[in-house]
Amino acid sequence: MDPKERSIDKAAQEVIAHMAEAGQENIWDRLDKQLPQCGFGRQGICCRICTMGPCRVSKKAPLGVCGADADTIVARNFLRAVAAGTSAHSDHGRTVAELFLAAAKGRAKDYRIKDGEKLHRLAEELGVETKDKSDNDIAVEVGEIALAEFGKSQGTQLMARRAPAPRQEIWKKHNVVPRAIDREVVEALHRSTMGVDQDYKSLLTHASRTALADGWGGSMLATDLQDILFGTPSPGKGEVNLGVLEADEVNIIVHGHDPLMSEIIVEAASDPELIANAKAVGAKGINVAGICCTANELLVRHGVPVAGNFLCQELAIATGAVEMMAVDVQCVMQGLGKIAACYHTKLFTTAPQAKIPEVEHVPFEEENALEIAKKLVSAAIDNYKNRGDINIPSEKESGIMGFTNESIKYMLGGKFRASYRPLNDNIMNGKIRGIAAIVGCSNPKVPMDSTHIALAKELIKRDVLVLTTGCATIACAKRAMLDPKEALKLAGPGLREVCETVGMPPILACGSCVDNSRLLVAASEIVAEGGLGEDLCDLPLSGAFLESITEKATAIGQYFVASGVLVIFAEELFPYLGSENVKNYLLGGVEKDFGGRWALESDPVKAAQIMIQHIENKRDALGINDAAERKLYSMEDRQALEV
Ligand code: BF8
Ligand code: SF4
Repeated sequence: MDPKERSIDKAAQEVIAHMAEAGQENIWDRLDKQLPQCGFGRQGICCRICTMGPCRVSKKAPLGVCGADADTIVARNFLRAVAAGTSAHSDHGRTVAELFLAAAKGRAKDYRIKDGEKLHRLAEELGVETKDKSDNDIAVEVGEIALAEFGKSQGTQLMARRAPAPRQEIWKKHNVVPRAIDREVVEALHRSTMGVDQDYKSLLTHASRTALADGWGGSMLATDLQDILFGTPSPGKGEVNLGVLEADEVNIIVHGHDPLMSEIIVEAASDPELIANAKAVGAKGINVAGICCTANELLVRHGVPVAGNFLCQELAIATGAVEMMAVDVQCVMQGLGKIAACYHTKLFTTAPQAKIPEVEHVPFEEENALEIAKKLVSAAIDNYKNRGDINIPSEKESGIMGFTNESIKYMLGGKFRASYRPLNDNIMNGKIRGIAAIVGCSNPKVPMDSTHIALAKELIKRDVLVLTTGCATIACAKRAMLDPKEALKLAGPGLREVCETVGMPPILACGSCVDNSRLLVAASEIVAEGGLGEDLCDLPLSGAFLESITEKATAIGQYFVASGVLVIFAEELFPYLGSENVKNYLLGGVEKDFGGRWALESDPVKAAQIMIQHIENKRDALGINDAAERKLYSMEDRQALEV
C-alpha cells in the first residue's frame, strides 16, 4: 500500500517506505494480514465468557447457549470495555497516589511536592486542615484520602462533587454516583459474567456509573496528584514529530502513560556525569523524546519533545537512531520487540504490571527511581556505538501546549482575576460559537492523523474553540495546528478576534488522556461562571474521538455522555451496533437520562457539522442566538449544517 494512504504525515510516510524496502513488518502490514476482520466481533455480538460458548448470534441462531440475546451480549461487551478502560486510567491513578504518599512520607527520596498552591487547594476541597502544617504533612493526609478513593468500602467519589449541582442530582436520580473505583469495576465484571445482569438497560446504566468512576475519579485523581507532584503545566513551546530525534546525540524514547519513571529519566538525562559519558562515546549529548501520553505528560511539564503518537512507535525505532526506549503501561505494542531486534535499540519495560517476552524488564521502584533511571540512561549511552545507518526524517513542528483549567482562566482573566468570564461572554455574544473536544488515538484503519486535522480545521473555521488531548493533540501539533500564528490563519473571524485579544491559540492542547478530566473541571467552572445554563448538558459543547482504538476511549466517551455531552465516534470503530436496542439507547435514549449521547460519523467534515448543529441547538435553548448574531452566522450557513 502507498505510504500516503497510511499517513498524511511526510515523516511517517518516509519511514513507512523505508520499512517496506527493508522488508520490516509494521502495524499496517499486520492489519492487512488480519483482513477481513470478524463481522461478529465488529458488531459486538460474539460472547466467549463461558465454556458453553463461544456463541455468536445471528438471524439463524439469535440466542446464545444460555439464552442471552444480542441486547445482553452487546451491552455486556460495552460494559466490559468501559470497565477495562476505567481500570487502565485508574490503575495509573492509584500508582500516582501511592508515589504521592511515599514522596510525602519521605520514602520516595527522588520526588518532592512541586505545586504547593494546588496541594493547598485540593486539601481544602477534601476537608484537610492545613493551618500550621507542613506541605508534606498536608500531602500525607491528601494522599491517604486519594488512595482510599480507589477501594473505600463506603461513600461516593469525592471529586464528583466538582460537577454542577443539577448534574449530581441527575446522577443520584439514576443511581450512578460512582462509589469506590475498584467496586464499580468489580461490579461491572460481576454483572457481565454468565447468568447475572441480563437487562441491556441495566448493564448500560452500570456502564455509566463505572465510566463516571473513571472521569470523575481515577483520571481526575491522576491528573491532580501528578500536577502537585510533578508540577502543574503551563502553556509553553514544544517540538513534535520524528525530526526531534538528533543525529549526533544519544536518543532515548519514553513511551506509555504513567510518568513516574519517565519523569526521572528526564532528570537523569541532564546529569552532568551522564552527559560527559555520552560525550566520551562520541555523542554531542543526550536527547529524550516521548511517544503517546507519556510524551504529552512530559511535554506539558518540561518541554520534552514528542517523537509522535501511537502509530509512530515502531517508526521511531525504524529510524535507526534510537539507542533506548523505555515503555511503561498502555498503548505499547508487542510488535516493538520485533522491530527493536532489527536495529540496535535497547527496549526496556519499566512498569511492574507490563512485561513483554524477550524484552528486558527493569521495574520502577519508588525508593530507587533515580538510580534505576541512571542505569537505563547509561544503557542507552553504552549502546550508541552499536548504531548503524540512520534515517531520521527532517519534519518537526513546534506549537504551544500545556493548557489546564488553571492556565485557561489565567490567560482569560489574568493572574489576579483569573476567570472564565471573558470566555463565557464571548460565547454568549456569539464570537465563539461553542467548545469542542478533539481527543483520542491514531488508528491504522484511518490514514494517520487525517481526521483529527480535518475536524479541527473545520471547527475553528466555524468559530468553535477546540480543546485537545492524547494522540489527537500530537496529530494537531505535527500539522502546525498548535502554532498559534498558523492556526489563527484558519480560525473564523470571531474566534480569531477573541484569541488575538487574550493571546490564546484557537486549539488548546490540554495534555494526556487522563487529562480529559481537566475538560470536565473546566466545563463545570464555565457553568459556575454563569450565563450558559445550570448544567454541563446546557453548554454549547461537543466531543469527538474519530480515530479511537482502546477500551479507554469507550470509557472516556461514556463518562462524557453521562456528564451530558454529545460524543462522536467513527461508525466502523464502534463495535456495539449488533443490537438495535443498545444502539437506540446509546445514540438516543441515553440523552433523556443524562442529557448526552453518542453519535456516529467517520467523515470529519460531517462530524464537524453534527457538532456545530448540536452547539447551535444548545445556543438556541440558552436563548443566546439573538437576531443580531444570526447575521454573523447566516441562515444559509445553518442550512448547510442540517444533517
Ligand atoms: O491514552 S490517545 S492511542 S496513547 S488511548 Fe493510546 Fe489512544 Fe493515544 Fe494515550 Ni489515549
Ligand atoms: Fe454463550 Fe451465554 Fe456462555 Fe456467552 S454466557 S458464551 S452467550 S452460553
